[in-house]
Amino acid sequence: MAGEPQDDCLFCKIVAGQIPATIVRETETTVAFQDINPQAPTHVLVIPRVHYRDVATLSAAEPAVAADLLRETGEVAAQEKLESHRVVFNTGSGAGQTVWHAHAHVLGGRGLQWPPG
Ligand code: IU
Repeated sequence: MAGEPQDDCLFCKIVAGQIPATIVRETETTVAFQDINPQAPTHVLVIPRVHYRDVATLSAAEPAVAADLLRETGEVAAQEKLESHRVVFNTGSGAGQTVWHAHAHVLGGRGLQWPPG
């Protein structure tokens, strides 16, 4: 069923506490944790507890959860005391998506170039 945990999904396993992650914030609908391969001094992933393959699918199916996810990106930035930050949703393999559970990257703590690569 849409949104149900997937056995082969690493981020579902993090939500379930089956594999470890350095969690920085949790809400009823989201979990935020340190990226294992940080691309900036602050690099936190915010994920919904429900499983959708990408943010487009999540926001179409469960807009309230997508709104929670967006709000949490701001809460992470505030908690990490970031003066500026960037929120990234890689969507599709051509855009660099490698994990097929919707997630926002919150990046900050250094200057960020525009346009991104
Ligand atoms: P992407 O947008 O799908 O490429 O982002 C996936 C991110 O998940 C990427 O930055 C990885 O470093 C990160 N990640 C992680 O934090 N823990 C893991 O066990 C795995 C990937 I696999």
